[in-house]
Amino acid sequence: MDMLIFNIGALVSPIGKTAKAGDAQGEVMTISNAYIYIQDGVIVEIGQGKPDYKTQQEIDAEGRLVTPGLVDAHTHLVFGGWREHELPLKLSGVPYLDILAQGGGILSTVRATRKASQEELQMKALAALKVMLAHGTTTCEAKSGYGLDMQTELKQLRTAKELNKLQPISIVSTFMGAHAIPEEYQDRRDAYIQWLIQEMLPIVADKKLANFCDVFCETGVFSANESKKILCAAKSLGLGAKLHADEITSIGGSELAGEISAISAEHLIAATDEGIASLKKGNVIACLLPATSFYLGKPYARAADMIKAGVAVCVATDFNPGSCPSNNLQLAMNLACWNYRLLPSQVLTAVTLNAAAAIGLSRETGTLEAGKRADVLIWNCDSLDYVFYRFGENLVKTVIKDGYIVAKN
Ligand code: IZC
Ligand code: ZN
Repeated sequence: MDMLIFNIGALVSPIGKTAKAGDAQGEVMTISNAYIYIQDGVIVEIGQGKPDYKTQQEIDAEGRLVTPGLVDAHTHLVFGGWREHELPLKLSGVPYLDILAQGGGILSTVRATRKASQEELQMKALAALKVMLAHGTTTCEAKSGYGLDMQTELKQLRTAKELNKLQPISIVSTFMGAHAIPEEYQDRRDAYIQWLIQEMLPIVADKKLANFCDVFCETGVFSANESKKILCAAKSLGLGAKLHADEITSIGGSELAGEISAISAEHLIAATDEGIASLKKGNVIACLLPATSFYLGKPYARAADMIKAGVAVCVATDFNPGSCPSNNLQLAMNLACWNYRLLPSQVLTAVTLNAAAAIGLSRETGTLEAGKRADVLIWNCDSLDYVFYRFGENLVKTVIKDGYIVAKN
């Protein structure tokens, strides 16, 4: 099966197989009047004009913008229920961590996820994936962490694995049993951490149900020391380390991420200069989640300072039922541009190549280059600036995944 996309007004893509930091974050390739030739789901050639190959499928891009498919490197995709009942609490100013401390928040989603069948979870996540795909997401990460017991964590991870086969978006799983201390362990946190390390993690690794392990390192959740114990155990089992760090308070999360060379540290709203220096030292990707800042009414992470310090910045949605009930990566891109004051080219790298690197896939996807998967977006406009100039509307026209058209708007 081969395909030719021609008459591309502007083909814009970062280039390479590893995350881009510093000035390189904003350096993207732009080709006018371009074509992409695809064979068996892989990009074979990119050039200018129109080659006279006989191809099975030809797509006239009619002068439009074409970019790589978007990669959403941070989602809590599989969960039961929603949390709209928290809306009045949030509006009256009750902080996110107080709702959690009172047994709501994450723990409320844990109760709903434990009750849901695998089929129910699958149907619900499938609906979300359909929306994500239509908005241009062709690869995403999915965290567990709404089970906090063996049965439900496995149910979430198996659901993600099944969803990977059922629909076009490639899904990479992250085990997040350290998302909160479950109610039944409230007075025995050490016992829960022991159980995670000795019982749960080896099974996740053995059954190959996740590529990464993530910990919510936050005041009242897991301390930096506890996070280190869990992530070191995960690393020794072959899982990559990720960390929810400095989302609300700075308790050493980004410092730890650097120390253990985590693949990424997420949120980083409250990151200090020392934390940023540590990320740089450990070659950690900063995975920033601007839609969460918006939804929690929190400051925006110091993206420009991170780029200046030479840290590779990724932008993702954080799709979850509590702090970001949106899976629209275009919205996160827009918020990143206007609130981090990043240029469109820097944000494009953040949601493609750097995002792919944050989930270990930058050799396969995240750029438009020969040898990479044909994950391609045709936009309903002719320049990258336009994508960031407009907001609140889906600007993707056609989504191509592994060389097939999978969504049309
Ligand atoms: O369900 O509240 N921050 N985890 C850490 C979340 C937000 C998801 C949630
Ligand atoms: Zn998260």
